[in-house]
Amino acid sequence: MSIKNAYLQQLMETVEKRNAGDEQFLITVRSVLESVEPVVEAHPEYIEMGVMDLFVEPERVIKFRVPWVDDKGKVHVNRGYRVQSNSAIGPYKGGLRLHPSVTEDTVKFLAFEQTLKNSLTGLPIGGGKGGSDFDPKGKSDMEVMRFCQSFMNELYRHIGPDCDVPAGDIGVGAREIGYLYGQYKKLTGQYCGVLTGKGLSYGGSLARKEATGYGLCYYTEEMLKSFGKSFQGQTVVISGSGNVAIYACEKATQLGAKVVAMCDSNGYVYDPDGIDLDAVKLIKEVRRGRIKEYVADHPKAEYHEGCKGIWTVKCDIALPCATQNELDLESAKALIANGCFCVSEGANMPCTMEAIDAILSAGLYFGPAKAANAGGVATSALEMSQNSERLSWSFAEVDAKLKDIMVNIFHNVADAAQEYDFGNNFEKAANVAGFLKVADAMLAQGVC
Ligand code: NDP
Ligand code: 2IT
Repeated sequence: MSIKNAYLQQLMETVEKRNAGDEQFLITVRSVLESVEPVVEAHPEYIEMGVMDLFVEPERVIKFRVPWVDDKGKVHVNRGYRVQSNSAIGPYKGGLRLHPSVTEDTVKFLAFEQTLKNSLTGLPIGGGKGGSDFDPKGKSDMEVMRFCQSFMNELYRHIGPDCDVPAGDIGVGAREIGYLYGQYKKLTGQYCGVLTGKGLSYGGSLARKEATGYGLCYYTEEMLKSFGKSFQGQTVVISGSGNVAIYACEKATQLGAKVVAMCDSNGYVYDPDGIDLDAVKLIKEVRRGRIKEYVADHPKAEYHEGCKGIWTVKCDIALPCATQNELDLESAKALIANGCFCVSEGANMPCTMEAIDAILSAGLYFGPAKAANAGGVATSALEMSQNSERLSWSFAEVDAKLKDIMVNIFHNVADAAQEYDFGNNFEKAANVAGFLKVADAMLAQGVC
């Protein structure tokens, strides 16, 4: 597949020159430009008014140093980022990732994806993403706190409840959001909805913690329903054992599936009786331990070193919920050979482009990340609404809204697939459905 439109081809060359070496960003931009080609050809004004040129250039890339002192008094310096990709339809919105692999490329590609994802939610939120190459693993609470405070010492001047609202992502959960929020409040004197994923005692929303995983299952269930299937009685494999994976496991199980494998970056556990999620929560959420600890009190379960092996476990439905590029062509082939009929992405870009091609060619049902995992950010937007009106909604109310949003996203994507003749390529359809609203808003707001 390649870009055929001459203008978009030229634009891609410019993006390649400007972002040389930013591999993930380039893959993402190329894939989106390929998808939106028919839309752009039907709307020459997008090219004439520079919408395409503006769209591929983040509005702002902020990069800063983050010095902090460990428990032994040693000074460390990490690098922090916030990429504010697009504010056409609302304030920048997107998570913060703390992981040693984070580079400017990581944050730029995630912010670009986030713009389209946030548009798909139907809510007024633009796209942003941030993070640092700081590794919270093995750090004490005090070290994490000092890092978060230092990170916020710089970030606070670039964010605000009507400007840019960060949240969690890999390595950033309730603990980190709490420290970040405390420091923002100290620096600005403002008690406001500047971050989402906050604790329930200080402005957080019920169901935000569960939202990405639950939303993934609501989306997937609606997709399966449209093909006369459901989670009921299916065997499921879920990669990761963090926030998204845990709550995907919870909802898939509630919907009648049996989840038989989960992993972390070291290896995976296979439990033929079905994963005991309380045990996983205890290990990961309470003890901050490793998934291999699971087998100690689950004698029938097996632990295997290496997380990639998880895709060789036989299943009907695969939910990759760990990180980008975790499911490559070889893994896709293994899933297909084992009879898997559905792959739905909880993580951001977990399947490589080659894996997606193989999955689609084999006729599997595919839930693309920016649609299937949009429940987290959608519920973040619901948290922002609650903060603005200084009210808290019940779990049931938030959960019902989340479900509605996910069902709507599925149908909007399915409609776009039909309108643009994309067949089962819901990856392309999601790109188009997300893009249209952003492009129209950019057009209306002029060259800015
Ligand atoms: P967590 O930090 O809670 O969990 C991440 C999980 O993925 C852990 O099990 C972790 O294992 C594993 N993992 C991380 N990096 C790697 C790697 N390089 N190789 C293998 N395994 C890895 O993060 P979340 O659950 O919040 O995020 C998971 C994915 O979902 C990410 O892609 C994120 O961008 C996406 N996402 C998150 C949303 C949210 O609301 N939190 C919303 C939408 C998408 P280990 O502990 O060993 O590092
Ligand atoms: O990738 C994502 O959508 C997230 N990490 C959640 C972002 C948010 O603002 O809730």
